[in-house]
Amino acid sequence: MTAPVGQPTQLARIGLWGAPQSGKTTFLAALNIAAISQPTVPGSPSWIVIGGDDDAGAFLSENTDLLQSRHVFPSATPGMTALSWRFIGPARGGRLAGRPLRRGSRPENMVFVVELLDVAGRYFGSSTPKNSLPSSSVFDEGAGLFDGEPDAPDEWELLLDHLSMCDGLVYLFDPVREQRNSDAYEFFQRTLEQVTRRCFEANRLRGGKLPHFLAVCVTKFDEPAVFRQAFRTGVVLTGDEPERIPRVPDNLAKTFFDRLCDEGHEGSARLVRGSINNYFHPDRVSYFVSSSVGFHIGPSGYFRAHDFANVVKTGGEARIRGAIRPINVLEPFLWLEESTRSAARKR
Ligand SMILES: Nc1nc2c(ncn2[C@@H]2O[C@H](COP(=O)(O)OP(=O)(O)OP(=O)(O)O)[C@@H](O)[C@H]2O)c(=O)[nH]1
Ligand SMILES: [Mg+2]
Repeated sequence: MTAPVGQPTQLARIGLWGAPQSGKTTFLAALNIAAISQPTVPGSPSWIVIGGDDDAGAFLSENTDLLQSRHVFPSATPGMTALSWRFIGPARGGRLAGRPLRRGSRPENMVFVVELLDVAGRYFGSSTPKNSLPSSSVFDEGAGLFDGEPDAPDEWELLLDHLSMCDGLVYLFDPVREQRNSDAYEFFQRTLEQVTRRCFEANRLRGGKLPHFLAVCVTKFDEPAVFRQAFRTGVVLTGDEPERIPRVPDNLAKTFFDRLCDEGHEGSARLVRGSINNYFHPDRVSYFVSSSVGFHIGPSGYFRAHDFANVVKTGGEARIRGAIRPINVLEPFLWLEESTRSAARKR
């Protein structure tokens, strides 16, 4: 991947991790819309996301269309797709930051390239397939999928090599699936052990822990059950924008994750938390509460507590009700990029 001459480019290798149907592909599909819907606050940088190659560009445009115009979710990922994107924004902290431009001078770009693999969640699982329990959730997506071993061991090796070499990881924790299946740990620990082994063998561990930055994203915040639990936990604030969209601010996201872990069945989420604490440096972990589709905003033009579900199930298929308004989808990537860049500066 090369950038046009003269463009300061940072390569951020970012891994995406999450159980089957935790929303990985949708998260990536919503990136474009997340980028173009950033609030236009004067002085705050805005980003555009473009494909680093034809395949990644096609992924973005096809999936944006799927979500926004056809109101359906992407299909379950069958195998593994390598994607590369350029995030382009204004230069930060550079020579020209905060200073008016001289006449005729061009503002500088900040470009960072994200390379990741979108893989079927079953790749992260254990060798013993776990049967889904009967659903108690309104949204029963993914039940009945075979969550077993990937067919091609080479792909599993490729995924582990990729995750080991990444600078940052986006880990999607799906509270809906966890409530139903209690298997987050199963899809976390096996991969974690293998990645740690590779990092140890490559002498990449730092102080006995993984070198990666980790963005833990609690997904599907728009789901009524998830939203209500966040509300009961007291971590939901109303946004300043005219739509008054609720959010969990980043400094309270860990409190919500902790609550989900403490209240989870069978202790699986609690074990995930224990592993995060054990394997990653605490100052390299950040928490986000995210939704790829966001809340439904009806004709009133603002969030209404009795009618906010943006996903409906018709004939067994989950459909999106209206416009999507991603929440905390772009932010984990920006945090990872900024964190890896500042860590590289300190080295
Ligand atoms: N409510 C809600 N549901 C979501 C959201 N994102 C995904 N989903 C649901 O989760 C399902 C799975 O999403 P995917 O993005 O395919 O999940 P994945 O992790 O890529 O799944 P695999 O590729 O099978 O591992 C979708 O079909 C939706 O039903 C979200 O932001 N909100
Ligand atoms: Mg997928």
